[in-house]
Amino acid sequence: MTEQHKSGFVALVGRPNVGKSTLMNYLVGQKVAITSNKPQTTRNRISGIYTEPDMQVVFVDTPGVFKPHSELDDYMDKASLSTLKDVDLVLFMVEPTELGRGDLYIYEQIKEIGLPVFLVINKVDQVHPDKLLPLIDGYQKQGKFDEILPISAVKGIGIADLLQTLKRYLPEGPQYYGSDEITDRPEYFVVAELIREQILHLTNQEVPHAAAVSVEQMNQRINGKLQIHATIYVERSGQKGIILGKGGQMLKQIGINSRKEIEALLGEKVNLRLWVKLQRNWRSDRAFLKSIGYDKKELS
Ligand SMILES: Nc1nc2c(ncn2[C@@H]2O[C@H](COP(=O)(O)OP(=O)(O)OP(=O)(O)O)[C@@H](O)[C@H]2O)c(=O)[nH]1
Ligand SMILES: [Mg+2]
Repeated sequence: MTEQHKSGFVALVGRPNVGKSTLMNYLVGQKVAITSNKPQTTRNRISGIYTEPDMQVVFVDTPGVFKPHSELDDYMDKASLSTLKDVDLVLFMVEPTELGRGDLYIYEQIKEIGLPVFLVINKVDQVHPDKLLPLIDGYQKQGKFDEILPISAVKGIGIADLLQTLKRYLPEGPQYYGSDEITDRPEYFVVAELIREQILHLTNQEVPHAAAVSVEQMNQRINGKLQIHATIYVERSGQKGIILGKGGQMLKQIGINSRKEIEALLGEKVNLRLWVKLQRNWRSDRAFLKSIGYDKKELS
């Protein structure tokens, strides 16, 4: 007899910067979600699909949950917590320190749903192995977890164990996506994110958080090169100056770096043209947020 096929939806939830997107990319084996060392990198829910012959797991990466200060923040928190209603299991991700207020707030929301919860302790490459057991003892006092799994999403530690454990918990079910599909998001979404990732890497302070990217055109080929037009929106003229840089150097660098990533994703040559536009206080402008894909009404 052949083994049953298992499948399910698994949410990656936790505070900003704990490594949710890094883990999802590691699992899928490709960059589907952008990552950075700055908190609040991910803004939308995005799935990464892991397929093996007898299991398919749809990992749902979510924005880190934090105290909202703008309409955009509010959208991000809703995008995370509403995901809990649509999944079979939750990976609650934390850093290897005792659970703080932010973690406990998220845990309270997860607990209410009544799904299996794995506490995933990420970045264990940063702690001495002797510190791990006392840490796990502490977590067991702070919450009720079906499994506690130490991992490192960067080094790949504990991932095989995580997948094996998931297989035990997931229900019998069909393969929802084709074996070669890696995300539920269209290519233009990932392209816009790859541009935003470079802004996160190359600029500082409030600039990365005040920037949004929209891909306007991505369907024409000239001399065999895919023509991509995208606009970077910022909130203030000072931020526009920073994104442009002296003599346009910064924008040029953002373009060079993101083009490489986009070409790797699409597997073809690309001509990328970028514009920078001022959209005052867009993070609190509902109509604008909706127009660039941060629409609360679309969240189930
Ligand atoms: N040392 C170490 N760093 C890690 C590990 N996993 C992720 N990081 C780093 O942690 C930072 C945040 O990673 P992300 O994957 O962007 O975190 P996130 O939880 O998706 O963050 P938000 O999208 O802001 O909620 C990046 O600089 C990663 O390289 C790990 O296992 N070990
Ligand atoms: Mg993320």
